[in-house]
Amino acid sequence: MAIVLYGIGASPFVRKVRVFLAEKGIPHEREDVIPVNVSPEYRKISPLGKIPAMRDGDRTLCDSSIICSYLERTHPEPALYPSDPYEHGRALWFEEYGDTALANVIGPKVFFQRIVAPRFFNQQTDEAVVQKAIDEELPPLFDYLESQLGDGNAFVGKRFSIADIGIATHFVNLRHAGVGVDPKRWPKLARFVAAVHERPSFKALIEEERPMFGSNA
Ligand SMILES: N[C@@H](CCC(=O)N[C@@H](CS)C(=O)NCC(=O)O)C(=O)O
Repeated sequence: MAIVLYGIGASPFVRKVRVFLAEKGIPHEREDVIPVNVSPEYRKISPLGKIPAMRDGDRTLCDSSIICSYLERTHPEPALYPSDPYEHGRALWFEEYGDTALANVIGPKVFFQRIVAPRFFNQQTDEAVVQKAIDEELPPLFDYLESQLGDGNAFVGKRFSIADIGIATHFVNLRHAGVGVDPKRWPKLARFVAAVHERPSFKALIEEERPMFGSNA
């Protein structure tokens, strides 16, 4: 029985798992769940009512980080977590940085304001909120990420890992909202985002999402 992933494409957390599944070539199905007033049935799988959640036969799990960690053990190849203990810890840190620091600004202050509010809630974008995020809140986060990249396009070691998926997924939401990374100010980060979004796993999802969530800018 195929793995079922619950959630919608616009969520960076759902996308993280979808990219992870694609990179490993794991067959799966997806069922749309919008995380507003979720059913009691869904809450049994995801007690906080959030997306994503996953069913693998009679087993269920929620939370993108936990689902990816489970899938790494059920489908070890290709490895998407570093084997070295310190590098493993560093990879989890970057995933966490994406899921908290980046998500807390990009989600509500840029993607929600520019895409979700006007298109799905019939609310006007508060451009002041968006501009403050772009001018003041994102730059220190980008400065940190820039300082952590070397010559290659991997945050940890030389191989693509959960660290890169966990960071790059949030930049898809930024991209949909018409906001890029200035290559003059953050050359390594801009190069990283461009390279990772070109991977077939990311590229296919970006194309799929663009008609519904992409900016017209
Ligand atoms: N730590 C969770 C975060 C998931 C999350 O916040 N998902 C959002 C959608 S992007 C959600 O379901 N929000 C609804 C809510 O918080 O009630 C994960 O990694 O899966």
